Amino acid sequence: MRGLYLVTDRGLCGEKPLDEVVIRAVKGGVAYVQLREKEISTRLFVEEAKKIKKLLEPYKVPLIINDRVDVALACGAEGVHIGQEDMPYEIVRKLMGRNAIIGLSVETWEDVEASQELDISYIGISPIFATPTKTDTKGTWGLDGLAKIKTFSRHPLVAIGGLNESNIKEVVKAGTDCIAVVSAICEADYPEAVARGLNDIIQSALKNN
Ligand code: TZP
Ligand code: MG
Repeated sequence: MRGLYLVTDRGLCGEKPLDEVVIRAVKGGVAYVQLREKEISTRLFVEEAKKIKKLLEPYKVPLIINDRVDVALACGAEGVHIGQEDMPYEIVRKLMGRNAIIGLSVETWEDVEASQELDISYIGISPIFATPTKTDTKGTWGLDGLAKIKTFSRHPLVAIGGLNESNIKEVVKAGTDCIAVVSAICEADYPEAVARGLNDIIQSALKNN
């Protein structure tokens, strides 16, 4: 895992269709897409996931489904992202198979320690900074927390929460492998240009790490 990671929020896309935001973001350099749906029906979630899976295929960008293993299996997604209250890792692995991408959010130091026992693909450092996009979090890691996790964890790190072009250089320097954003891309008038700008910063900061 390395680069720019888009987590979707259809509400924040406003007038722009979600699939269009996703494709523009991918054209701008997004390397992973996580479909995150908290409000829509299972039927619609599966339809949307199948559509986006097909759109991403020519770009070889993996699709990761938030929380829902059933939706991931239904659309043939490459992965699932789980939180601490979602289905346990071992069951997700069994259902998704050995090659699936499985990401796990860590919100406390205990979560980080426990994650080292699991063969997950990455840990989501949640959140780096406070963000209105998700408020039911346990606190913030900040750059220091991220740097501490970097020295300790055997897993690739995906930083998320309050990230945008003004701060991602520092976040990469603190040791993350991936930068995940929601509002920075979903709310943008020109998602492709914003993704390109973010990705340029990430790639040059990764090179200097
Ligand atoms: N998990 C931790 S913070 C967050 C999620 C899904 C939301 C991040 O949104 P934004 O708009 O990039 O701050
Ligand atoms: Mg979850």
